[in-house]
This record gives sequence, C-alpha cells and structure tokens, in this order.
Amino acid sequence: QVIILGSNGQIGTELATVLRSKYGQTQVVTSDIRQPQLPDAAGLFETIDVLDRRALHALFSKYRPTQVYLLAAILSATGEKLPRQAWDLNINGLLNVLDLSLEYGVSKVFWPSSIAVFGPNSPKTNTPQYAVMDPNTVYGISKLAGERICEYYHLRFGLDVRSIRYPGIISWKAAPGGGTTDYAVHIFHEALKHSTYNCFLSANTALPMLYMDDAIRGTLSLMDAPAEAIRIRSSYNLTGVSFTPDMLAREIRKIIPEFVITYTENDPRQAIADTWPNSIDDADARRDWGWQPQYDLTDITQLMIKNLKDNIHI
Ligand code: VAH
Repeated sequence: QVIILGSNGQIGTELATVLRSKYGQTQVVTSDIRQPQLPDAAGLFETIDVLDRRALHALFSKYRPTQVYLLAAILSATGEKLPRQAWDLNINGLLNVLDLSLEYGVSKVFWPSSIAVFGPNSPKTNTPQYAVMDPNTVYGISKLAGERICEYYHLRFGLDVRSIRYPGIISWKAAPGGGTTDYAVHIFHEALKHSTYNCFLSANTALPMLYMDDAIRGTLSLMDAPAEAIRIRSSYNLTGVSFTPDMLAREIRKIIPEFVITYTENDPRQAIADTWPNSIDDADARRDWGWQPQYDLTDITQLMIKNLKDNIHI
C-alpha cells in the first residue's frame, strides 16, 4: 500500500488522485493532521500528526506501506511567522518518516524539497544543481538540511528516498497555503472574480514555476525510474517556466482584456522571493530520468482560467 502524509495540501490532494488511479483506490492511504474538507472518496483516510511517533508507528504497522510520500510541511511565508514549528515539522516529521520507513522496509520514499534551498548568494539565473546555498528562511534552511538527511539515510542505511526541488506550483484544484509563489494562483481567482489583483510581489520578480500536472508527472517519473538511474540523492532541481507578475498579467489580459494588476509595497514575501533564483537549470533531472516540462506560460494561463471557470463556478 502507498501512504501519503499531508494529503490535504496543494500537492498531496492531486497526488492522491493520480496514485489511486495508478495503484487502485484501496491501495492508497491518505492522511493529514485533520479531516479533509471533502470526505475521502476511497474512505482510506487517517488523521495523523507526523510528529506523533507512536501514532505514525501504528499507521505503518497497520498498512505496511511499500511507498511513502511525505508532503506535510510548513511553507516559506508561514514558516517565517512560526519558525520553531516550521523547523520541528519539516525536520522531525522527516526524521520520523525516514526511521519508520527503514524499520518497516518501505521500498521507496518521496520527500519534496524546494528552490527555497537557494539563498541570496546562490547564482540567480539558471541556478545549477550544485551551487552556494545560503537560504535565510526557516523553510529553506529546513529543506536544505532535509536534503542532506535524505542523502545520509540513502548512503548510510540504503533507504531508497527520492526528492525534487519544486519551484512554485500552480494549480486550481486545491488552494496552496502559506507560500511565497502563491500569488501565481490567487491572481487567477481574483482575475475571474474582480478582473483585478493586488499582487504582493513586485512586477519584475521573476520566479521558477511549474504547472501541477507537470509536477505530478515529474514526481511519478522520478519514483518509477530504476534506482540505478537516480544519481542525486539530496534533491533534483526541477522547473517548468520562469515569469514575473507583469508577464503573467499580460498573459491573463489575452483572455481577460480588462484585467488590471496593482502592486503592494513591503510585503514580507518580497524579501523571501528576492533570495530565490529567477530560473533553474534542471539538466540532471532531464538526463537521469527523462524530465521534460509540457506546460508553458500560455498553456498555464489558459488551463487555469478554463478550469477555474468550469469547476470553481467563479
Ligand atoms: C513556497 N510554494 O512558496 C512554496 C515553494 C518555491 C516555493 O517552496 O513556499
């Protein structure tokens, strides 16, 4: 069986659907710290706190998972409001899952890192797989430390743990929570509701982004690759397309001509975004396990507006 920890989140929600279609409805157990808003279709949901080691032990004992996806985390902006909780969840949650995965012989573990592992002195453009990494957010620091811990558990104990440095992820099914890149999701909701959006990042803040379908497909490609193909056990750089709020607004205006974007000053998320890369070099993922993004900015804009209109009844 497959267990997804943190299945209520932006990625977990969609990963659950795709993994259930791949492995079967009853083969995927979803779990999070609280019940999902919509009852779980397959009914295999467990309320669990990944910091509760005993409860996690009971979960692994009950389901004997062959794969575990750990998506429970506190993201960048929220992490700056709750630094100790972010470090605790992001690191001790990971350690609990890695230890139990070893104890129960889990064959594969997935853990998401982030381009937030790069910092103010990392190269900004086409940031390479290996670079100076001086993240100055608790989220980025915890993800950098987490990468080193994953690589250690692989090298020292032989655990097949695999990881991707996700850029900002854009999706319509589940709202993101507490991220810095989330402007690129909120903007679509606001554009459809009010034809205007007050953006918390400046017009020329370029960030690497990825459409959710690309992120999910990339994650499954990584997890399905033969172990010997995985040459990086910290975490793979990955990206789809880089753009600025101004570029995104122009793309939206091709569909909603009256759309107007305005910009707030001094939002704390600007300082976070300024430490992150503008674009990412993901050559290692392309070479090792055939990564290739499929959605560009035009595709993303068209799909977000269409799907939000058809499904969210804005
Ligand atoms: C965040 N969406 O904004 C996450 C992600 C690269 C950004 O890690 O914190």
